[in-house]
Amino acid sequence: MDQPFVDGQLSENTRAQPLVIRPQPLVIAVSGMPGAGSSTLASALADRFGVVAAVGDMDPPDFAIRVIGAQVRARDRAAIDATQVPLLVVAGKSDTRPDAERMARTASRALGQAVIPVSGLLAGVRLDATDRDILGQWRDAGIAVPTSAAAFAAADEVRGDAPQQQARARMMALLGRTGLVAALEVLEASPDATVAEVNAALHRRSGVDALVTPIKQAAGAIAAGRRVRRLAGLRLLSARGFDRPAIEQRLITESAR
Ligand SMILES: Nc1nc2c(ncn2[C@@H]2O[C@H](COP(=O)(O)OP(=O)(O)OP(=O)(O)O)[C@@H](O)[C@H]2O)c(=O)[nH]1
Ligand SMILES: [Mg+2]
Repeated sequence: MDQPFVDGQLSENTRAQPLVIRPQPLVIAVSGMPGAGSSTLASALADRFGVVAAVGDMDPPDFAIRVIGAQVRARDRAAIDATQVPLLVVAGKSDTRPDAERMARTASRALGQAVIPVSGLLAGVRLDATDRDILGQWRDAGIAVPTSAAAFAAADEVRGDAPQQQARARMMALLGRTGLVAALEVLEASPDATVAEVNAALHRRSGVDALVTPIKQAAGAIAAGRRVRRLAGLRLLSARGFDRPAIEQRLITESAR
């Protein structure tokens, strides 16, 4: 059986059989209503877990993630119902919703399946050393983070200071307000925190790690889906006459696995 993986580790293939298909990275299709945060979550998943994750047309996926907003919409339900592979529902942009947990529970009851609050933005954060220095300066200066990104960049204390305004706008875009406040809290509690530690704290806060266990639990269904698609592909090749004896031998071997 194929061993899908979600942590970037290829499991070693110890079988000596020549026809074994090697483990492939997990392929995850992410979808959601426009603006739900699908693209941001897909790139965070690819970055964090080494999976192939994308929005829109792609090879047949192993697994699907539906990103919902504050509520479940009819189009979300339709998309979930039409999905043929194991699927997990994510309540996106959780960093923007103080009651994200409660909303996810409400959506979970409405759908009759698990809904996991995740911030794709914080899951994919990759601050660099320069960002870390800027955050350190802001922590030292005790700056307050207003609710809006525009207000932060246009605050009186940075009036006429274009580089500072840009730094503020950039950090708000990278982290969002919740992420920025969280990053400053990390530096407040641990003044020597490295940029890797700040990134890790934001990743933990994103909730994305809660996706790993349910995806791993779907490994059996994922392997079965791969096998079905592989056999269908082989049958098609055989029907078209491509090296029929070899393909039929392979079908026999595969069917016995
Ligand atoms: N605060 C916050 N903003 C997010 C999050 N995910 C996405 N965004 C922002 O929301 C906007 C849309 O994000 P995308 O990831 O492009 O969303 P999408 O669903 O792919 O959007 P379309 O492809 O345009 O339909 C961007 O400005 C993102 O930075 C999140 O988890 N938290
Ligand atoms: Mg998109």
